[in-house]
Amino acid sequence: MTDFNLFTFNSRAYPGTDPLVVRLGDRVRVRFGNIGEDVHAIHIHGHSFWVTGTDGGPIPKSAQWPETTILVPPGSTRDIEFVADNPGDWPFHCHMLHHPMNAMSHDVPNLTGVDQSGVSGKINKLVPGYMAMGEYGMHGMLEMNMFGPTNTLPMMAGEGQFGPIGMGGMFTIVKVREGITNYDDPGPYQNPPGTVAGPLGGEKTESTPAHAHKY
Ligand SMILES: [Cu+2]
Repeated sequence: MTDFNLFTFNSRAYPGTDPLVVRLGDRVRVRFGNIGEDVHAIHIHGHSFWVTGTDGGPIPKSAQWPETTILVPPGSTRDIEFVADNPGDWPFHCHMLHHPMNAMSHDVPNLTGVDQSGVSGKINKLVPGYMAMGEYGMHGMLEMNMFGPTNTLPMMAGEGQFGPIGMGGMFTIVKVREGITNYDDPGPYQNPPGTVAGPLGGEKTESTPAHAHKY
C-alpha cells in the first residue's frame, strides 16, 4: 500500500531526517534535486519563499516569484530562498499526500463512520490478526506503533512536543531560533506563554505542556 515507492529526503524518512536549524533573520537557500521519477511539491509552513533558480541557472531577480510550494519535476533542480523571520518549529515537506507519510495505506477504502462491530471476529477466521479500524478516522493509529512488514518503513512515526506527529517520509522541520550560536538541533521550540491552543476550559491533557496553560 505504498503507491508504489517509498519517498525520502536525502535517503531519510521522518523522523530520521535532520531538522534544518536556522538563526532568526538568516537568509536561507535550499536547493532541491529530484532524482526520482515523481513530481514533488515541496511546501514550507510559517514562511513564504522566492523561487530563485532552476537547473538552467539563476532566475533574474525581476523574474523571481513568491511561493509557499514549489513543484520539482523529475530530473531537475529548484532553488528557493527565504528570510527566516518567524521563530518556531515549521514543517517542511512534500505535499503529495503519501510522500511525507509513505506506507499510510491510503488505498484501503475509507471506513470513517462505518459501524464495524462484530466484523473483526468474522474476518479473523479468514485473516488472523485482522483489526477493524478507521470508524473514527485513522488518528488512533498514531499511538499504536504497530509493527509492519520487516522490509518496509513504519506507517506513521515521530514524536513532537504535543504528541505523535504521524509523518514518515519526505518531512522535516525548519527550526528558526533567536540568538543561537551554532546549528545543532536546539530541541522543541519553547512557545511563548499564551500562544498555544488548549482544550476549551483549560483542562490539562497529558500531551499538553505545562507552559501552555498560563492563561
Ligand atoms: Cu513528493
